[in-house]
Amino acid sequence: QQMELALKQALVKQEFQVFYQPKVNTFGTIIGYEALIRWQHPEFGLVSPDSFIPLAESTGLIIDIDSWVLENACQQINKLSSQGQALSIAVNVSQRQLARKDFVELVSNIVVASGIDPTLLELEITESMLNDDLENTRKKLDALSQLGILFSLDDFGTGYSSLYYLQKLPMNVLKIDQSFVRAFLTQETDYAIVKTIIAMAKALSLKVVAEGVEQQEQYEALIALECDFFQGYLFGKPAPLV
Ligand code: G
Ligand code: G
Ligand code: MN
Ligand code: NA
Repeated sequence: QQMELALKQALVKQEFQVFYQPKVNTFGTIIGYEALIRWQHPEFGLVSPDSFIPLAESTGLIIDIDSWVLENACQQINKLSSQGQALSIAVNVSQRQLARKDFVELVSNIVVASGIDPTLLELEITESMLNDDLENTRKKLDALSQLGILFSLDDFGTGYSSLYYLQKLPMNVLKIDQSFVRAFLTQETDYAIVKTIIAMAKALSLKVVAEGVEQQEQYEALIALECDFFQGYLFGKPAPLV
């Protein structure tokens, strides 16, 4: 209750911040960022999104929060572009936002108003959001794809990894969940899973991002498996973009 009230006021009180975590290519060059929200509350301290996103979803506050993050990300895309850096930014979409009838309008209004090149924006969807009404979701994603916006399937492998989603939805990128990357050099099963996801992504002409890369040996082994892009503490923690 107290948390809910605080969350309601957080936007007005400007307690949210967007951190950006770099994504790199096989040369270690930064090719883009993922936007990750942070809530700095005067009493509770730094509240993890894992604890307030579910509350924001259940109360509906997530709609305003996600719009705010998207606006922030578009501003950053513009800022980077003005510095001569055409880097893409990935933004996490919430289930509740995706389920809205006006999802396409919500996103396209912000994107058009910002004046960004839409191909520099990537929206991250997780498998767990895709359980019902796939046909409706497909229409929404198709409409935004038409504008040039890219889509990635986040946390891949942790939900019902249905290949049906990949067949039906306009996906561009697969993000291998960090739970597979964490021990893939020592666990044979994890290695097989990572290798297979990368091979499948290639076969489907999808780009593939490995998440949670923390060690140089992991990076090198992933490059050998022909993974395209890499994200993790080895390259940078989520931090404010200056
Ligand atoms: O940074 P990490 O602790 O940063 O994020 C934890 C979880 O919160 C992840 O699953 C991430 O996808 C989610 N998350 C982070 N930022 C946002 C956001 O802006 N919107 C939504 N919907 N989820 C987010
Ligand atoms: O669910 P999603 O993939 O959107 O969330 C990304 C989460 O992973 C964020 O909480 C982010 O802070 C965290 N993260 C990013 N890189 C690493 C890493 O190298 N190791 C660990 N343990 N967590 C990471
Ligand atoms: Mn993500
Ligand atoms: Na993930």
